[in-house]
Amino acid sequence: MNEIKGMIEGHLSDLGFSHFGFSSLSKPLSFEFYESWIKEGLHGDMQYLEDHAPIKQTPQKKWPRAQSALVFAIPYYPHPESKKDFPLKSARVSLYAQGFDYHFWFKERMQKLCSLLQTQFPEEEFIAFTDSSPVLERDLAKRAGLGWVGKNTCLIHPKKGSLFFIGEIYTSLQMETELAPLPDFCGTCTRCIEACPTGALIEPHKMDARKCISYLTIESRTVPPVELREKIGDWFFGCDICQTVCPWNQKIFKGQLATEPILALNDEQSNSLTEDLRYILTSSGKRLEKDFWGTPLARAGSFGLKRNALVVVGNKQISCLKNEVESLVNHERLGELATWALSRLS
Ligand code: B12
Ligand code: SF4
Ligand code: SF4
Repeated sequence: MNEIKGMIEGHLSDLGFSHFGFSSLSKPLSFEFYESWIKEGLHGDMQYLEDHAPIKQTPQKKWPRAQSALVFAIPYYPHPESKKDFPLKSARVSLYAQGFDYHFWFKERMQKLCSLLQTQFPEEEFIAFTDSSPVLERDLAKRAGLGWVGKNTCLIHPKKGSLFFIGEIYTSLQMETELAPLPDFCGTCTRCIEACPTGALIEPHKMDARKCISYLTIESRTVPPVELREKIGDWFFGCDICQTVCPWNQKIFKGQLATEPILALNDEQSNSLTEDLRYILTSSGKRLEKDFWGTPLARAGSFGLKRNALVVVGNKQISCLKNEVESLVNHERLGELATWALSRLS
């Protein structure tokens, strides 16, 4: 084990990992909570969360040889894989999405490590994942000592905050868990719960994903319910508020990030936001696909990006985009939302 630890430590900084830990692959500590969360329907249309439950409970159902996980964190502020020709200048995009999609580059970095480990241990198995596989990552990372689960549901490290991605390498090697799970350092703080614009944090540590702006602007394949539209404010893709208000992130971004539900913009910024939204509303699906290729925004597709733009146009009351909004009034899936946005412009 010391051999592996030493080897990983030797590569931590060149691979951009901020911290790592180990955990055995037994049933997740919070699995009962996960099951009841799904039963309550708080996952909305994310059917895969329900489908993945049996494998999350017993990873060996899918990976029979898996015994342990090496768990890694990579900070996304500042973004480690920025995209020079990112197509948007002023639309409010959550920090994790302001660059290339971590699903590709984080996995690639772990795969480099897998190759090194495979050479050292040719009989053993190493498989890298991040996000999209049936792994209960926050639970696993908590068990590996990477942080505690805050009231905003994010994994937080006392020195590194919560603005980091989680990835893991499953292995057939038997690894002792190195660190005890960190205690909950939220204390009496409730800043995230109070600041959430949509009330998605329904209890400490518990989210109604159907209300989360991140779900409504990224994962959802429909238009947001009328009662939540205004609360989305100017968020075009994702949301960071419950993390930017968190005291444990203050030393990470040093007051450089806004925490308001809707930003006050000067003339130049307003014009630039208008141009971003005009471009989204008038571009073809092919053009958007090409421009956003390799970024997390590609996941929303043309429908999702135009949907998000309509909400921001309505909330910011950008009247000079009236014609662009009108052109979507007869759209099969966006027509009702376009009519809503239009009603806010007059
Ligand atoms: C579905 C999903 C979402 C959904 C639902 C989020 C949610 N809070 O449940 C939506 C689309 C809303 C979302 C949003 C975001 N996501 Co997301 N998401 C996921 C995904 C794919 C599954 C999460 C899940 O199963 N949720 C269901 C809930 C019930 O489970 P959970 O949050 O994992 O929490 C478990 C839960 C059940 O097991 O119980 C736990 N637990 C542990 N200790 C304790 C203690 C107590 C007292 C309690 C009650 C519970 C508890 C444990 O933490 C994971 C990747 C993965 N494969 O795990 C990424 C992941 C959680 N997301 C991530 C990120 C970065 C985000 C965003 C920041 C993106 C953005 N800026 O828009 C936001 C953050 C919003 C937020 N406050 O959580 C990171 C989180 C990194 C971190 N430091 O925590 C992950 C791990 C992806 C990754 N590989 O980096 N996400
Ligand atoms: S990401 Fe935004 S909407 Fe979602 S829980 Fe956090 S503050 Fe609320
Ligand atoms: S804002 Fe406060 S309550 Fe919320 S996660 Fe951070 S420390 Fe915990």
